[in-house]
Amino acid sequence: MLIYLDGKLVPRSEATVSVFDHGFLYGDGVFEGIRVYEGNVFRLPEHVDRLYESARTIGLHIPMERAEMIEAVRGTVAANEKTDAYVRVVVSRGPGDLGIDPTKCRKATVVIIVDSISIYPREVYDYGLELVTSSVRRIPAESLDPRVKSLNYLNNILARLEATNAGCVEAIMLNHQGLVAECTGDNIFIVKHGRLETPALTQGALAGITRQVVIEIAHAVGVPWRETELALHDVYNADECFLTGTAAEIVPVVTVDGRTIADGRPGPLTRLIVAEFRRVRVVDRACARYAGEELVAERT
Ligand code: PXG
Repeated sequence: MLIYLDGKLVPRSEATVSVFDHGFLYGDGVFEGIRVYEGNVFRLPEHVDRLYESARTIGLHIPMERAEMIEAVRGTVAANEKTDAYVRVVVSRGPGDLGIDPTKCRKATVVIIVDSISIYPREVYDYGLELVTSSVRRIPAESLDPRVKSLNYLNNILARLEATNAGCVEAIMLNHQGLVAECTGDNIFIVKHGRLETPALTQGALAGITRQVVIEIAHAVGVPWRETELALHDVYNADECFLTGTAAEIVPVVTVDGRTIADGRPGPLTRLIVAEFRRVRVVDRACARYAGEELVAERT
């Protein structure tokens, strides 16, 4: 395995970062998780844009241009000879001293890891996931904008621990008003009367790339959708429910806090979205190839 570390490809055993790195000391940094499908890095420009936006918001300078980052990701994928993979891009504040002052960190650390990921057991894709609601609220935007994909996941990890204690692998997180924001590592959608609904980003959700793909699919297949406020009541009484995420892709949800969603089986619209998602992956790839790897993907 070859890891990209500050401009060089190094073997895994040599891919080490300083204990003074503020990513390690304070969770000070940003990251992305990206999929490679059949050799194509899926929605790479979108992921790189989100990485740079997150970095700007936390005042972190990434010491390379976006185009260089795109090339670095592609180069690391190619060097590892992987056609289907999960890519983790991490940019931390870099080595500094023991105080939190980020201005003492002279240069950000940039790491790209190409590996595989499988976060949920196979059965959940066929039979659906059981969710609980966590008592841990999503950090409000006044404190840390949830659109920032930061290295500090403690808020989500605390919620995930509750899920684990309840025998679940994922949990719903509410915002400060008690409305549904998202899950610990996935966005959430419901279907009600044939319409897709998902919490607006202002409700405290990460602007998920997979969420955006699902919205594009809804457009394309003519399914009405809206971003809105969702209470737990809406989720409990949904006709269908599913989660979206880069690692998870699209996962049907069949129970929430012990309430069975509709008949307790993945619904028809969820299955349609899953099928279209698989197709879109190929369309993106075909268009990326057509555009000479410039990734000008046609969104059908
Ligand atoms: N919300 C949160 C809080 C996330 O961390 C998503 C939504 C989905 O966004 P994308 O862009 O991936 O569709 C994420 C991303 C994990 C894991 O191991 C999950 C994420 C990132 C890293 C690790 O579960 N989720």
